[in-house]
Amino acid sequence: MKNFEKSKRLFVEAQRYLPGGVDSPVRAYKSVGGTPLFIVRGKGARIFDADGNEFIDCVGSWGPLVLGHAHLQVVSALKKVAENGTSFGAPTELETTLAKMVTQAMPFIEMVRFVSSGTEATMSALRLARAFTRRDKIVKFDGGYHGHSDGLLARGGSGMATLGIPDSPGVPAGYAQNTLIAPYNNVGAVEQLFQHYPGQIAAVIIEPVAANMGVVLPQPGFLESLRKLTSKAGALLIFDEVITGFRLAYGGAQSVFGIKPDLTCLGKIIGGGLPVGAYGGRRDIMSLIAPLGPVYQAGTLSGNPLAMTAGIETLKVLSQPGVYEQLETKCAALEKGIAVAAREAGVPVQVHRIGSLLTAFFTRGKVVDYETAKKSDTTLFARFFWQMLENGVYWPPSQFEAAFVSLAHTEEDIKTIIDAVSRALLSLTATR
Ligand code: HOZ
Repeated sequence: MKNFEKSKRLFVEAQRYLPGGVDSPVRAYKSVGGTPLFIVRGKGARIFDADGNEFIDCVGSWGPLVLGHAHLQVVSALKKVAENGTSFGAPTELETTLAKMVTQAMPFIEMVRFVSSGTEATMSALRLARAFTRRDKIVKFDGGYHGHSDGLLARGGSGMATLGIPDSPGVPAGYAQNTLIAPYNNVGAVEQLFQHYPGQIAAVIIEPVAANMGVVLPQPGFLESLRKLTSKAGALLIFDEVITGFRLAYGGAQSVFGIKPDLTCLGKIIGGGLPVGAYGGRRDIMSLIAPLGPVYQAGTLSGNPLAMTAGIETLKVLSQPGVYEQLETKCAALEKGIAVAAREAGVPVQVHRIGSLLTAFFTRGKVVDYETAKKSDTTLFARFFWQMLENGVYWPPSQFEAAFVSLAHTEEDIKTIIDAVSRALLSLTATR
C-alpha cells in the first residue's frame, strides 16, 4: 500500500484556510473519497507527490500539458521572458505573435482577444453574442461545462457533475431564465427551443466534443444541424474549444468536424500550462469589442508575457508534422487496452475516445448525453481510481472528466497504464 501521510497532513492544514482545502472543487476527491494528493513536481509524463510517490499522469493539469510537464523548450523560454518582467499592463509583441498563430491555425478566428481563463472567455463571448444579436437568451447543453460564470452554471458538467450539483445557489433568477438547456446530441430539443423563443436566442454554446460529462462525441450530423438551425434563426454558434482546441488537431474540433462556428473559445493548451483563455471569431462580431466597439471587457493580466510565451512555445511544437498522429496512436492503444482489460475482467465499461481525450464510463449502456453518462457506477469508479493510484497511475478523480494523453507519454508508459487498468479492474471483481 502506498503511503499518503504527508498529503493527508497537508490537506488538514489546507482546509483551515482554503474552502474544502482546494482552489477548484474536483481536486478535493469528494466523489472518489479519501484525501487529495499534494503534488510537488512534474516532469514529462510523470508527477511526484509530497510523500515521494511517483505516478504516470493522465490528467495533465486537465488538458494544457499536451507536451508533458516542465517541457524544456517551454521552461527555458519562460525563464528568459520572466527575467525581463512578468506583466506590464501594456501591449507586447508576444500577444500579436500568439494571435497570428491562433488565427492561422483556426481560419474561422479572424480576430482574437486573450483573457486569463476559459471561464472569462466563454463569459465574454456570450456578452459579445448578446450585443451582436441584441437578444438575451442562450442555449447550452445538459452536462456541458463552460466555466463558472453566472449564466452558465445551469446543469453544468465538470465539478458540478462530480459533486452532483444541478444549479448553483447565488445565481440571480434573471440570469437562469435566460439560459435554456437541451440534452446533448438532441437536435429536436434545440429546434423546439428556437420555435418556442423566436427571435430571442442570441447563441448556442457547445463543447463540440463534450469533455466535462466524461468524453461524449457528437453524433453524426449533430453539429451540422446546430450550424443550420443557428444560421436560420440569426443566432450565433459558439464552440467552446477550451479543451478540444489544439488538442484534437492543430485546427481544433472545428477542423476535425468541418464546421464553421461564429465564435470560438479557447484556453488550456494556448497557455501551455499558464493561466490563459481567448475568444475569437468573425471580424464583424469581434469588432464590437472595446476599444474598437462598445462591448466592454478588460483584464490586467490579459495577454501577459509569461502565458503568451508558454502558449507560443507549445504551439510551435504542436505545429510540427506527425505530432497529432503520435497522440492518436498512443491514445488509440490505450483505448484498445482498456476495452480488452475490461472484457477480461468482466467489468462493463464503455471507452470513449477521440484523439488524446478519453473516458472509461463504468456502465453497460450506451453513453450519448449527460443522462446516460450519469448511469455510470460512480462507486465502482471510485474504487478503480484508488486502485490506479496504487498501481502508479494518476487517473482523473472523477467519472465525469476526461483523461489526457500527452506527447511525453511513451509507448512503454501506455503499456504500464494498461497493465495498471487491468490490475485495477481485476481487483474490483475479486472483491465484488
Ligand atoms: N474544471 C476542470 C476540469 N474540467 C478542473 C479544474 C481543476 O480542478 O483544476
